Amino acid sequence: HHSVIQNFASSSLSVDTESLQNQIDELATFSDTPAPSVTRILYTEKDVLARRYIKNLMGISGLSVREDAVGNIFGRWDGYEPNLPAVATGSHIDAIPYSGKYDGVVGVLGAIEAINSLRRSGFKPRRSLEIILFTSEEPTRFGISCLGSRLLAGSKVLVKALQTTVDGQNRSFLDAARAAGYAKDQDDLSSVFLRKGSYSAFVELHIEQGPILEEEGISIGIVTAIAAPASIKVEFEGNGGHAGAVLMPNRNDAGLAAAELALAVEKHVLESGSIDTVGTVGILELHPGAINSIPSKSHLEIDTRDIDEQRRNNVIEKIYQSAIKIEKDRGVRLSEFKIVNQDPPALSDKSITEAMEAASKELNLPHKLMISRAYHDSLFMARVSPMGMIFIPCYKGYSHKPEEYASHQDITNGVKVLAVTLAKLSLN
Ligand code: HGY
Ligand code: MN
Ligand code: MN
Ligand code: MN
Repeated sequence: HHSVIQNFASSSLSVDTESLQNQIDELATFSDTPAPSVTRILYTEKDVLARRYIKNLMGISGLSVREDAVGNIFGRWDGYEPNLPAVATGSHIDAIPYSGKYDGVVGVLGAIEAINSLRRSGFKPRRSLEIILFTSEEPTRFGISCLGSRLLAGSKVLVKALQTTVDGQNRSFLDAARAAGYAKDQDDLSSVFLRKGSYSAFVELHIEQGPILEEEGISIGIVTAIAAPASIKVEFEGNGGHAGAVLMPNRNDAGLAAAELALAVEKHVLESGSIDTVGTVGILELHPGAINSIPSKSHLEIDTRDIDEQRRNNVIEKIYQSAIKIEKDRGVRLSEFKIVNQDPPALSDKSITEAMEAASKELNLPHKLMISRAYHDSLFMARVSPMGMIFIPCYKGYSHKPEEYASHQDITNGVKVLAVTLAKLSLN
């Protein structure tokens, strides 16, 4: 019966925007900071509540739900050829401190509503459709971005690192995972690795987290590539001392060393020769952190990215050279310079971006090809499956802050394009 390929009419799709918005608002209440901000950190009590909320919605949508050892959650709608590689979609629900309620969430709740709208239209999937809630996309707690999708993509390095990874309160990853009900009686997390050929396609719906779509009045962004992210941890040490009594020639101020390196990051990024190179120092801590005590230790974390991997790596090299020079010139000790991740960019699969373009045309939605400067779980899913991303506009491009906002109309458009894309990919 697989010869009966339904000519799926996208016009029959209806999205329940009202309940989707209510779900977005309800999910946002599982937060460690007051509304309108959202803070939801991996394996915390609020994260566990939010996971339960999503699993419940998946059940109501008739999906069969399973979780892996680190808490990646899968909701599956079996197709009439269930042994074929499935079509997957998904995103994350963890939220960095004081952020918004749409980042990641639109791609999880929107995926569930896309499945609901396909069911309501009478669509029958040939390839099964599977929604993935990635256990943690943000690096907040353990300093590792896209932890769940890196493991799904088979990162042996990460499995090993997680044996000894601890958070800022010295809580081990495995301990925190077990407190949330995962990683039971197993230290070896390679059970998370996806079997080869699990998926014929992976698609992620996400807010743009940039201003282009809104500025150009375009409803749908079709992502062609995801920029290459890198993060570096640096520590300087000095003798510290009394802020009044130690004369300047006798100081080796670890705080000023960090400040100089932060400005060097900006200099090397601006000198890269391209507007596509970016960098910032999002974490800068001084020890002991008393006004009248010369910092004896500084800890900074650098995030630098580019769509060109080599150009980004050149910036990393220059940042390292600057750290060495600062160590010498200021007589401080560069006690740590650790590249936490230095990932390659990912390219979207042509057959998937074409399906998205066709879906946007059928739905009469203005669309454009573009790159993603933010990273996503799609960056790692691209290593084990053909990948594609759908962007919707967000207010002034705001993200990672409480003012983050996407309109009902834009969310509805994104869910419809996702639904039609999933239907097309499921039938081919
Ligand atoms: O930082 C990022 O690019 C991702 O959105 N967390
Ligand atoms: Mn984010
Ligand atoms: Mn995100
Ligand atoms: Mn992201």
